[in-house]
Amino acid sequence: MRLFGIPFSPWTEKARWALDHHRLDYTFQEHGPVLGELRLRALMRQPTGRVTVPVLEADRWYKDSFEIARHADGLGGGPRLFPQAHLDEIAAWNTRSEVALAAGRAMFLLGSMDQPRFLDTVLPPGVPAGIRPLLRPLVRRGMESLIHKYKMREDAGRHEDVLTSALDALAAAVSPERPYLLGAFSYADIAMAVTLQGVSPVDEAFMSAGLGGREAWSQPRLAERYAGLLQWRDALYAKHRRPATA
Ligand SMILES: N[C@@H](CCC(=O)N[C@@H](CS)C(=O)NCC(=O)O)C(=O)O
Repeated sequence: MRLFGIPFSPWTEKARWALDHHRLDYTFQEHGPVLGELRLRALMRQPTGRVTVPVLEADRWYKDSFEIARHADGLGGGPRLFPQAHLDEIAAWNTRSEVALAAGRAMFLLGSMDQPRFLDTVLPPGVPAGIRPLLRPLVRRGMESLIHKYKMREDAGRHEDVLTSALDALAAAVSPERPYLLGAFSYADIAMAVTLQGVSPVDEAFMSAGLGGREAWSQPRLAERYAGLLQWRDALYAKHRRPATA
């Protein structure tokens, strides 16, 4: 199997965590903007319509993290991530996760557009420091195309409320005494754990922080408000996620 994804994207992480949980064998292909999308469209024979990653090439193309995780769960021999009795609840937590992730991504991109330091850090390492400021309009244009693709300006101003209401729902459902959303480790925990990536990134032994580094992806105000959830997320990773370097 071949997984196409972005190493620091929480959506890719959802798929990878499920595949790794079941110790399935797959190769990882890093997805890049523009050319990556053209290549994927050609491979998937999908000239039109929205293409996102992760995408898994297996007996067929699985085009969504949730679908990929369900496929992994059907193949793998590890403890089930989608127990039959909880399918509806898992789907509901995943919907919350998708909404929260989209809101977090919008906050991040809209907030980074006018941060020259961020714009200068996203270029590849070979670009000389003196040239970086000149390329800011190009970086902004790339970010603008994502803002447009995911319609982030339509809900501008609401993103933080959307993210915090998902995190409040999570905070009401887990605690040190009740570490799993559904009584035992499931995909619901994975889906919600990754929503904290844009509040304070997880230890980079598990996944890289992303363009701009940890600082760009941290929101100290929210990290303080959800300190308990960050502890929950870190404990979940320590217990259920293999380090990426393993
Ligand atoms: N519902 C999809 C959403 C995936 C998604 O939004 N992927 C983004 C991750 S940032 C993506 O592909 N971004 C790169 C692009 O749009 O070119 C899933 O769960 O797989």
